[in-house]
Amino acid sequence: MPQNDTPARQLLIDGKWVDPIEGGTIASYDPSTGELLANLAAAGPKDVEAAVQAARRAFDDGPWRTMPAEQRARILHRFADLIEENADEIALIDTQDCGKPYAFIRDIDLPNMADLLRYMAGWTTKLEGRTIPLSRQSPSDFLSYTRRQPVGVVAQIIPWNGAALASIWKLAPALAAGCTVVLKPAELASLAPLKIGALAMEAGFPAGVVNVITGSGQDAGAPLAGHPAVDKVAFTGSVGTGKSIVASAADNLSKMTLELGGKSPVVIYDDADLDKAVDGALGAVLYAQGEACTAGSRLYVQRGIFDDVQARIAAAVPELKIGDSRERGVLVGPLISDNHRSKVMGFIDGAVKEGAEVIAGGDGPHGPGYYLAPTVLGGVHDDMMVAREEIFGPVVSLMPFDTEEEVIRRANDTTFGLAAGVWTSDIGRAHRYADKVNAGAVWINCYNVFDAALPFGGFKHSGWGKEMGEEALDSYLQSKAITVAIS
Ligand code: TXE
Repeated sequence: MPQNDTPARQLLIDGKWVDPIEGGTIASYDPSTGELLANLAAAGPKDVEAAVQAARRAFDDGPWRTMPAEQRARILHRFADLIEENADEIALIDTQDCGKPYAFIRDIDLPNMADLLRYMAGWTTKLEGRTIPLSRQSPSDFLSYTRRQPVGVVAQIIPWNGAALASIWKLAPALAAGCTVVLKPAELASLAPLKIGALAMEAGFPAGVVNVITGSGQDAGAPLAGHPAVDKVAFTGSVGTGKSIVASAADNLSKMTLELGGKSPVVIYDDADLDKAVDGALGAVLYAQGEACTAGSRLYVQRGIFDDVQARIAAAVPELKIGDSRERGVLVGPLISDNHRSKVMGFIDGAVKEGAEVIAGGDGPHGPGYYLAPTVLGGVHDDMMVAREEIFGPVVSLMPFDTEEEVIRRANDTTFGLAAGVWTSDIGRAHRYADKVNAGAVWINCYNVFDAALPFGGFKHSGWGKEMGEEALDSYLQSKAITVAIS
């Protein structure tokens, strides 16, 4: 188990575990305790080259994309079975590595991962094209049809928040489509993706179809994203890194999907069921201690119920259990690193300097481990940094509003567009909000409900393309139009 053992880990390239060519390690810590968890292999450009070439060979010459669809489905189903059989261990590894509470990973992420692999396995036998009659030709003379084929070698670069889930969100549609993959996890949380790589081998993917290389963004991520033999890059992470990846892949015109940050608005109207709305709004921002791209960090409350909601939230927040992410019952785990904790504290201090008031939380509890109490801010204005930038921590800004028109305008006053929530008992108002809010996911009287069949992905600076659902699969396929003269 990782807690007692800190080996130099290896890279999974071409079906084998190998040491990095130039050596070097990256230390990975348990954010709940600050203790060293593992020394990861630090891949460099030569390892990236080896992994991309393995994926290239597996795509161009290997049996993967030419394999009958039913066989590809079988391997994906076997992968799903192995994920389920190893769910406790994967959840433990991931919680220690990224600090997301164990129960969220074990009870929410792991079932979704197995579902998604099975959902995508089902698609392998349904990647159908169409026959298309030509406008100016007789159907007796020409037959035109489309085939849907995999885009090729895919570089998948994922972040540290929920690394197990992120791995499968990326791998499942790519593999179902028949692509081959080089997966690069974040240096802060690579252990679950390595375990998932080992399970992929056990499931029977041919050598080179799934490669996992650990390393830094600069030495492994950047050369991977810009590699000319990569046909598509799929990235989840910060907006800044997303932009640099787009720039580095531009020379190759690689296809690209991006899942970037968010600044999601949550609205509570005065006709909402307040018990549910307050619980739901707290869950929306505090899920995984706010280290979630969907974090509902802007909470708009209608003026008539504002004081009541503020009092309820101020009373509820100190009751939430903060602690070691392995403990069941812990709702708020540690932040990923000391650096990140300082960054989040910087948002709180900055808001206070700009005139906001801390209603609950603030600094502490102090380490070991990188904890931060859930923090509720009042007196926040839309133009403050805390209301505009992604915080990626347990911090929510409470803001009053008066009218429907006003709150929709303010909800949309952001460069992001990932998710949005609303609590109301007026069904028309709920659907008007869902219609007008610029976000890829809208939750009405609920939040963070994900499903293997539902596409998830953002508008505006929150990204390009979708995870999960049929749309995710589409982004790993390209259609070819074939015309035959038959007369
Ligand atoms: O992300 P990065 P960081 C946001 C969140 C967080 C901030 C910074 O606000 O506080 O980003 O997190 C790899 N070329 N999100 O610095 O840098 C890197 O190794 C290629 C939101 O950890 O984007 C890692 O594997 N790859 C988000 C991955 O990119 C590069 C989740 C993400 O790291 C690279 C995470 C480069 N030049 C952070 N530089 C969400 N949408 O959920 C880094 N990487």
